[in-house]
Amino acid sequence: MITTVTLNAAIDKTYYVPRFVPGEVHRVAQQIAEPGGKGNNVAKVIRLLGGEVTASGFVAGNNGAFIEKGMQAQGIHTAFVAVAGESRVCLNIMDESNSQSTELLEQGPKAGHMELAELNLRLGELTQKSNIVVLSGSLLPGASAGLYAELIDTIKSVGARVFLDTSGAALNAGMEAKPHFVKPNEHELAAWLGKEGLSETECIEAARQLSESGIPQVCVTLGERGTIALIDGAGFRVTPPEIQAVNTVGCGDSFVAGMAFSEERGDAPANRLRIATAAAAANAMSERAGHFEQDVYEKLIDQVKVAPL
Ligand code: TA6
Repeated sequence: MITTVTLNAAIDKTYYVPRFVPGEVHRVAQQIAEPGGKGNNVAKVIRLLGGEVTASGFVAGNNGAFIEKGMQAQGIHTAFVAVAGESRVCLNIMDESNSQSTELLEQGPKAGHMELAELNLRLGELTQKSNIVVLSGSLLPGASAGLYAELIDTIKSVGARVFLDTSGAALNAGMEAKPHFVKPNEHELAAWLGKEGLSETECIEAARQLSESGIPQVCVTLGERGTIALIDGAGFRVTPPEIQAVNTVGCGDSFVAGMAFSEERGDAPANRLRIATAAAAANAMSERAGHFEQDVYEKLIDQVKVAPL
């Protein structure tokens, strides 16, 4: 089984508007509400790929109940810890005239010491039944930047592999605890090095540095240019298929889902990258975040190019 952890779960709301102009009143042409937050999107896509998955983390209030029920309706086991307040709404405004998206992400509720201890306990139990635990997304407001590092230590001590997908101080501190997999994009990698931006050669060098520091899988995502990956010391360059993107929210989560699902069933690294990239591309072709159509995904797998670095 795979367990996902979303500390700051969300309702992902997408508003489609014919043309988005800041400062103007808009009539929403179409709206979609989905259980979301990065880890929950990962769980949804693992399920679509056919994997067995339990979603954990924190949920709060009526929004939390919507998230939990929505996950269960998609065939996902849930083991969330309840906190006071309301789970956040993450709003994505899609401009249909140019397919540009504008995201507004609420802060979300806080968790106290008792609730953090309960999550630790829950994760200890889930980890015993899991080969992989995926930690994704931002921390709750007020949480220590070292929280992911603490969770990684706990999960590793029980014996599961940890995937980490976050950003900023939480990513920097989390990488110190040597998770099994990280997926920084080029901007997150530059921030880790204290730089403004990185060339592709510098991205490769930074990925090697992380890999040599004890993180077995480093995937640097470059958006529509693909991915540079170092898996157990071997380097890969992944080129995605050319597609017509509808909504790119959740593509990174779909990539993580593909890597976790494919590794758990024992695929070789190049195949993992192929499945992850096809899942991400198929997500971009769906109106819903953290979702794809099966036939679209299957057609894309053979169009992904994976070459040695
Ligand atoms: O990756 C997209 C997304 O999962 C959205 O669905 C939205 O929930 C958001 O990320 C949350 O990101 P954060 O890093 O704040 O947890």
